[in-house]
Amino acid sequence: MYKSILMSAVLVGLVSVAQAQAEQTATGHSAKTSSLNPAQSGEAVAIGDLTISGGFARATLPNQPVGGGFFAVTHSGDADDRLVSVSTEVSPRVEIHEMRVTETVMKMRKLEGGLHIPAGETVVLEPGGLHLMFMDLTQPLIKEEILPVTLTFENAGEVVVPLAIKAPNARKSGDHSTHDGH
Ligand SMILES: [Cu+2]
Repeated sequence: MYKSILMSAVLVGLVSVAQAQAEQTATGHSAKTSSLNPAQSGEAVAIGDLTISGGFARATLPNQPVGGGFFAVTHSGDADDRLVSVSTEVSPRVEIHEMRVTETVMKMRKLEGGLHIPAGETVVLEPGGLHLMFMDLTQPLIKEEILPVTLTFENAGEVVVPLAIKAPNARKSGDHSTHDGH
């Protein structure tokens, strides 16, 4: 009796390992990112009066639950706009965060109601400031790959921006440094 239970446990164990391997092979870690067009990295994308440039994300470790994304939005029109939502296949929920110093502690705060983009100005999302936060990542963000992110603006509409995945401590899209500049 004891032996047969043990044997089934071993078999179940083997099956789940085999299943996990099959799933890993089938989906691959990079199924939702791509390395096909590295030339696109950081390339500016325009929609209406908005230009989104310098887009990048920081690479994550396996099982790291969240990741950060950054870019600049330049608004050349004369009516304010608002980034109302962000989506990507590697995260079920993307939040727009800001960093605030409260009583000497840096804290992240979710921007409710989106990010205001004033007419004629450039809003910059960068490490230590405003940023996208990819919650509950379903796969690690791999350096050198491209993460497509869909931005939805109240007036300008929807645009897909390729974020170049850089080192975990990258400060900007052209940053290849591995020094910790945080
Ligand atoms: Cu955050």
